[in-house]
Amino acid sequence: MKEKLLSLKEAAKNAIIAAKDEHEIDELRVKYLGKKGELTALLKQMGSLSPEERPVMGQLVNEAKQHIEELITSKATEMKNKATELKLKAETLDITLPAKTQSAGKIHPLNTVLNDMLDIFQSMGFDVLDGPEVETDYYCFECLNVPADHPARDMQDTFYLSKDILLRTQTSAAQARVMQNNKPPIRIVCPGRVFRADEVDATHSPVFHQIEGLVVDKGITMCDLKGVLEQFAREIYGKDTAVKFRPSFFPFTEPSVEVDVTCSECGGKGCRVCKGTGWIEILGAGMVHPNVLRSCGIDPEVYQGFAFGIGLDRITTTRYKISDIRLLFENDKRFLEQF
Ligand code: 2NL
Repeated sequence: MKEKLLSLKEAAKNAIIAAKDEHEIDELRVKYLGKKGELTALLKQMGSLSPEERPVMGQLVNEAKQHIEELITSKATEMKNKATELKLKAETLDITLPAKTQSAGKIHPLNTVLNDMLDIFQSMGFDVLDGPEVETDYYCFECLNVPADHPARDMQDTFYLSKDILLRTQTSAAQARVMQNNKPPIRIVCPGRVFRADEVDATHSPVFHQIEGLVVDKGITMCDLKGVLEQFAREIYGKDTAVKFRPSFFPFTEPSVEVDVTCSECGGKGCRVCKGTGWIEILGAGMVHPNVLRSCGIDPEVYQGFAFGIGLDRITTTRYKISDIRLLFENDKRFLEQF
């Protein structure tokens, strides 16, 4: 039995040394130390020994068991360390590789300027709202006192979807709806896309952006118009900006004005941007025409109003010195990333 034990010990030792992976080690653990393993089988044979031999043999078997356990444990640890080492070697980082770039979204320059403008008007108590881009001839022209023979109504200038349905040429259509559905006081700005059948070039696009404003209340005068628009111009262009009101004409306002500010490029001296005049036109405005108020169900004997229309695209191109309006619509990442 002693010889059996010795040869078992030797065989186990050789097998453990020869084991190639953790799975084989597990199998050896079961084979030698398990409940149905070879050492347990030897212990079961102890019954056939004499009472004197038994404790001696018992001790030898226990020693063998401990020895094999130690061998297995140290072999397993050695294998685990080797595996970790291999894994680490395989995972080494090449820190000279260029990093993958992550491009974050940016706010479109039109939206930056729009947000600035809305902040200014909201601080003066205006509400912001929008209407449909597909409008009726009635809201876009008829109730805004635009006569049937006005060039704006021409097929050449307006995108008609049918005889009476069109793409709005100005956001006033949305404001006319507000006047029809609400009692004064009204104090709103309507930003949005507008459409005109223009030939495309550096300064013209068939789709562009407008912010229109409208105030209707008792006792509104040209002074209110001047005050609000001067405040707006100084907030958007700086407090030293000079503001000039020039007489003009729009069918929906009477009297009508166009508003110029000192050229932000040359400070008024005259340059390429302002074509030597020292001024830049930023908006058109006027007192709401009595015919418009009447069309929208408001009595012009009781209420007066002023309105204005600002082209967002031109204010954006002059602020950022963008040479071509088409850049605002192409969504070229190389362009947009600069803002
Ligand atoms: C321009 C001129 C303007 C208006 C828009 C308006 C709206 C209503 C009633 C009366 Cl509901 N007027 N809007 C008034 C004057 C000028 O826009 O050159 N915009 C870029």
